[in-house]
Amino acid sequence: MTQASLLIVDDDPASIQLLGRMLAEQGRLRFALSGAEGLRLAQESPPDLVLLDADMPGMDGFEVCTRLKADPLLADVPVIFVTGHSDTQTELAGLAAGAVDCISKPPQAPLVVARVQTQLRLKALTDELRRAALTDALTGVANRRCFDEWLHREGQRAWRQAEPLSLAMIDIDHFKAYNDHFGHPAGDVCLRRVAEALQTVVRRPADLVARYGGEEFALLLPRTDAAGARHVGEAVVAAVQALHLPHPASPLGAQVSVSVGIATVLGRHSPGEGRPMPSTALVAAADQALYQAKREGRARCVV
Ligand code: GH3
Ligand code: MG
Ligand code: MG
Ligand code: MG
Repeated sequence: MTQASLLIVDDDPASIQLLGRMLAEQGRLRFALSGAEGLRLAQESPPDLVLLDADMPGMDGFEVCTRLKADPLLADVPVIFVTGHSDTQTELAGLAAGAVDCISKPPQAPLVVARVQTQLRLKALTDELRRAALTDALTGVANRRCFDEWLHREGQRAWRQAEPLSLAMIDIDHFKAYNDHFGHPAGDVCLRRVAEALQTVVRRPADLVARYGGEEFALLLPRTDAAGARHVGEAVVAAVQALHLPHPASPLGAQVSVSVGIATVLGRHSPGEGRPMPSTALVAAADQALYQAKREGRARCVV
């Protein structure tokens, strides 16, 4: 298991030192002496847990917590409030701002360690559940749910920032015949190999490889115009060909191949112009191109 990352935010250096010593064994520690600095460090690299002083000049703990919870990339990071006020109101306000727990000052080492360990255990579990919920179990690439989320987000972003967004739909040719010939377990192995090939083609962190369903995959390519997407689509066809997976039952030839259909949406050109293209329209357009690739003989890419 990788080391947990903890962020301790407190305007009092003595408090930071005390908590730092208590938690030295619990993971990699980072420290911030103000709310703003804590927020910056969290945004720079999301921690697994934040220990947050409630009372700080400038941005106090409640505001830091509220901002963390409003950031989609940080909303799942558990926050434990550390406060000198052991009254119910302060504790309630912390929980209302999104904290999971509250520790009163002066902190008691065994209690702090126990509470931190509980939250780190829960965080690891949440991360694993999230990963599993978004991953296709057979191939290990993103699943349909993940694809839908990304498509929605990237569609909006492309529109806002006036950038192109391309989608490639990929379908294995004559895959029913493959299953009929070799059996479903071999078909599953073939799906895994094709997914691996797609991952070797798509290397930018912003790109997504997903299993759309059955023997269909989708590549979402942000900031990629039609020419760039054609490049990727042709590389996909070539990469699957290069696997040299035997497919004696294919009417096309002796090997597994894929057909690729690509569609591109261009972001808006001037402020206030129209509305974003619905993501369903992008999928439909890529599907159209895919059908054309099938009609024109398969094992090819159509833009
Ligand atoms: P085309 O070239 O027109 O795409 O023909 P095709 O045979 O690939 O298309 P069709 O849609 O008729 O068949 C898709 C096949 O994919 C049928 C189904 O059994 C197989 N399939 C879908 N999901 C899985 C899976 O998870 N594992 C295996 N082994 N096969 C799958
Ligand atoms: Mg303070
Ligand atoms: Mg299909
Ligand atoms: Mg097919």
